[in-house]
Amino acid sequence: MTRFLFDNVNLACVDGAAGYGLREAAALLVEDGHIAWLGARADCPVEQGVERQDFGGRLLTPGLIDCHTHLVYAGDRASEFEQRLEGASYTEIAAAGGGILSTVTATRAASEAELLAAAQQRLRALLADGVTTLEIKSGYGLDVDSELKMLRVARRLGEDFDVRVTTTFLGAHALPPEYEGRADDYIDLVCEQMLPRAQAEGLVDAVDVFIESIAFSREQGERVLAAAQALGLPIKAHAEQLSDLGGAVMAAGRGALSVDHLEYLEAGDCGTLAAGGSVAVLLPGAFYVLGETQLPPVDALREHGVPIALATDANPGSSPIHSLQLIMNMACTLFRLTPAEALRGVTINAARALGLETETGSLEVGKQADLVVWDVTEPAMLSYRVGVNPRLAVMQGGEWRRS
Ligand code: DI6
Ligand code: FE
Repeated sequence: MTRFLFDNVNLACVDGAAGYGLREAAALLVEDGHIAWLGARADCPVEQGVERQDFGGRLLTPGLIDCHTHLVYAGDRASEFEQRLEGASYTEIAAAGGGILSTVTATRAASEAELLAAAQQRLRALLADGVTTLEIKSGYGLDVDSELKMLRVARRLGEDFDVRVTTTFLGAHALPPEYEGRADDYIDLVCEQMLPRAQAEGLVDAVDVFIESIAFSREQGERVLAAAQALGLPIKAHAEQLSDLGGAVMAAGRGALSVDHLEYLEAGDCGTLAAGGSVAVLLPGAFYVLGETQLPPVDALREHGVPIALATDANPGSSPIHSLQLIMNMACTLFRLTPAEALRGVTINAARALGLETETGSLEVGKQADLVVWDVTEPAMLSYRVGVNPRLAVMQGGEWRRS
């Protein structure tokens, strides 16, 4: 299909500095995979004969973007969910060799085909929610071969499904057991072998680190990010999820695309995020699942104009959640974001968190036609309800989605 006109739609363009960028009784023309025109129906320049559909005033938004997932892994951690409900904490389980490391054991043992099959089911759930772009991290391999295996599976998902996948190397996610007591040696391995190999094989779009008491120090994280930047790769950080180690300030100071989690970020540090141009990626699913009470400094992020993105953090431990619509609701109910902020968080600001904001994430002429038609008329409906999926149709790069 080369041209298609969405006629009689309410557009949530998310194109300005704030708000929905709502245009009611509008039309939008797709040509050669891109948005070629949008505006009031009455001004539509399109001649008769172009393929078109009248959507009766339904809502049209950019395709949703899940900018932080750990979608590729083997096994599950339902038993740890049970242990936590019997009183053990996430940190205690991790310290006892469970947590991330139990998923590492399962992931190392799995074949590429097994990892692919397991991730497909999870990916289908995200696609059903209206996701057209998602980021997938490595970080459950923690040796050269297993990290490359995870990243290859992530790339393969992007080839097999109608979705844009970006890959993030997270070799510094946890210390593998064979490096117990030798964290700096493991960081050497990450910087000198894993990352260069993954990069040489074209498997890395960005590099992330987990800076936390149960993972790596700020200094170790900075070594990884410096190695990434030396290879010309964009950087990110998991920071201030369970304590304040200064990881977000360090990563933002190096110009990180995003800093993620941030519950323990000091309000006074938000200016550094703004200065670094980093997006704050909030992950209310992990906050919810772990029963956390420390809230991220949302007011200070707003005051400093830090763009806020939202993501599922889909992973087997802290966020076994595969619905970005649910995350929008959680961001509103738990973190007091407005529904407009929630929509921006899974569209334009999520695109920024991946460095894709010139290509996707808003309805603007020239951007890729990654679009979702919803069976609602008002954008607040997407954050307000839980358990009803109003996704009607998805277009990915100008093509109706097949899978
Ligand atoms: N923070 C998270 O929320 C995930 N990784 C991370 O650094 C959790 C990963 C897991 O528990 O398996
Ligand atoms: Fe994460």
